[in-house]
This record gives sequence, C-alpha cells and structure tokens, in this order.
Amino acid sequence: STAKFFVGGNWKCNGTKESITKLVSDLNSATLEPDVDVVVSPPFVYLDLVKSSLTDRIDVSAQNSWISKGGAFTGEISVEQLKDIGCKWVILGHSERRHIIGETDEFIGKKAAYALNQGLGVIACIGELLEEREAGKTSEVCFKQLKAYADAIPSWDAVVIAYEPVWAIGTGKVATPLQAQEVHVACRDWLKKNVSAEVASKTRIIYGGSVNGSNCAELAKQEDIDGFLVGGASLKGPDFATIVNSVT
Ligand code: G2H
Repeated sequence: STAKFFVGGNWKCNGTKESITKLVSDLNSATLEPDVDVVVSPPFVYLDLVKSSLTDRIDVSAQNSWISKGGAFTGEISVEQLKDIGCKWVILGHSERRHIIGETDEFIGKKAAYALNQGLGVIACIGELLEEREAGKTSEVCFKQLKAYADAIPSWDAVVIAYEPVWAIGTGKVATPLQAQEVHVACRDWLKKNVSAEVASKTRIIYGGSVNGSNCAELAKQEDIDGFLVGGASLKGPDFATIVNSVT
C-alpha cells in the first residue's frame, strides 16, 4: 500500500535507568529514513525520562492505558496522564495482555475507544494462537478481534493495526513474508467489507513477531506490510534502526 511506513519498538517490561539511557542515546544518534513514523514504547516508569531525553524525531507510546478518566483505580495509568507527559500513542490488545493478563475483546475495545476519543493514537494488536492457526482459524480469530475494535471505536484515523501471530512472538519463529502478507490482505479485505474502502486502503497494518535486522527486509517488501511492531530487537538501537530503514 502507499501508507507511510510505521515502526514501533515495544520494550515490554525490560530495562533499567542505565540501559534505557544508553538506548535513548543510541536512538538519538541513529540515522533514520525520513519517510517512516517511528515510535518507541518504554515501560510506564521510564516513559517521562524517555520522552524528555529522546529526539522529537521519535514519538513515545505507552504499553497500556485505563478505560476511562483517571481516579480511584489503584495501579492504573490514565490517558490524561499519558497525554500530560507528551505521549502520543498506546499499544492495546497485545497478546501478552490478552493471554497472560486475561484482557477480553470488549475491555480492549473500550480502552481503544477512550484513548482515541481523548486524542491518543492506538496500536491495535490482533493475532492467533498456534492451535488456532493449526485448526485453520487464523482469519476467524483476527476478524473477531478486528470487529471488537470496530464496534467500539469512533474512527480508524489514528489506528495502526499490528498483526502479531502469537506463535511468532519472542520465539524467534518469524512468520514467512507470505504467511504475514496473506493475513494482512485478509484483514484489509475485512476492513473494506465491514468498515469502508477508504479505511481499508489508508489504515496501516504492521507485522510483529520476532522481527529483526536480518528478516525485516523481505517482510517489508510485501505489498500489505506497512511496517513493524518490534519487541526484542527494539532493545538494541542499531538493530531497531536497521528495521526502520527497511522501508521500501
Ligand atoms: C511481538 C513483538 C513486539 P518480539 O510481541 O510486540 O515482540 O519482536 O520480541 O517477538
């Protein structure tokens, strides 16, 4: 597609002040292709530190946000607070939150709607488990997750869809370019039929799951892969820069 390439670094629950300061300094000195939206997502406790020390070339994302206005919700972080520190994005629906924490489609949809209504961009994750893929249910699962977002959100303008097959996450077992392309096309087609042709062609669908500096180029060549959500390899500045620069 012709959508601007988007690369997000999902740092997950990793890092210390020391390692993150080093990573920020590596990112600040990296040469990044201009025609790519670049975002990094540090753990909450380091978000403000990263936002204040990182180049403005790279936006900052949270890894979660609360479903409504802040208040008496112990342990949660509100969208208002994220905006207050200059955060532009939030990752929602990540498989680690779906499958380890137990977040449901409906809960994720509500969070996405609230974040979008308040002006944050949403990196909306979807993806099937290995047993679902093996049972031939990949599309069914992805469409159900897409529908939960579609039913809840006010608009797709500030949404980036991240297709992350769960069997490829942190396993070193990356989807082949054709496997990823096939699901991206199916999702675009779902958007066309269920939302609109305009949303289908404009919305970026990025791939996540064991993307690294060596496999990104082949994936990036696929017509419907509009970027990446990178976990492990985003913790190393030079690898992350290579992935950003894989834009074709
Ligand atoms: C998938 C991805 C980043 P990794 O979760 O969201 O992580 O690249 O480590 O598989």
